[in-house]
Amino acid sequence: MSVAYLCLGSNLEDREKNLLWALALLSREINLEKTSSVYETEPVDCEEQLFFLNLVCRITTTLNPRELLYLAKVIENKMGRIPSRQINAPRPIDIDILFYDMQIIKSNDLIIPHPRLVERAFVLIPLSEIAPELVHPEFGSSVVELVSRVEGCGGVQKYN
Ligand code: PH2
Ligand code: MG
Ligand code: MG
Repeated sequence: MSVAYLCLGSNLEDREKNLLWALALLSREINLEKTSSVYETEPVDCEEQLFFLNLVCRITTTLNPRELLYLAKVIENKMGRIPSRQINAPRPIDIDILFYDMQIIKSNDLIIPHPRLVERAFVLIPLSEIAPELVHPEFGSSVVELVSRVEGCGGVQKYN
């Protein structure tokens, strides 16, 4: 079994329902071990959009990283995410792989750890709730240390 961390985000339609739906679909295929609270977060790198709801979760799985990515894409499609040419277009659901064990993967379509997680308060703050001591395999810093260095924490508030 491998341990992976995922970040889920929604900023279209019923955001909370979308997160719960995605968790339900994921849990048919992987073991959902722990889920953070839901956070309402200011959009980052996207113009004039609604605030997101985000959460992170820890899973265990026998799927390899590429199979896990495929599962994420299948669920995004099933939930009505429409491929868009606009970067970071509004979406009912986005499922990103943050970490997969301590693996470092750099291929065209899959980069693990997620390359932007260290600058994203909307990822690090929920992650610090469920995995404060987790160490980033490339930076050698714990999640708590990464949170202390990140900007924009004010744009991340607990939703429930
Ligand atoms: N996802 C992005 C870009 N910007 N901002 C917030 N607050 N939450 C997200 O999930 C998010 C984002 C790209 O996937
Ligand atoms: Mg994303
Ligand atoms: Mg994505």
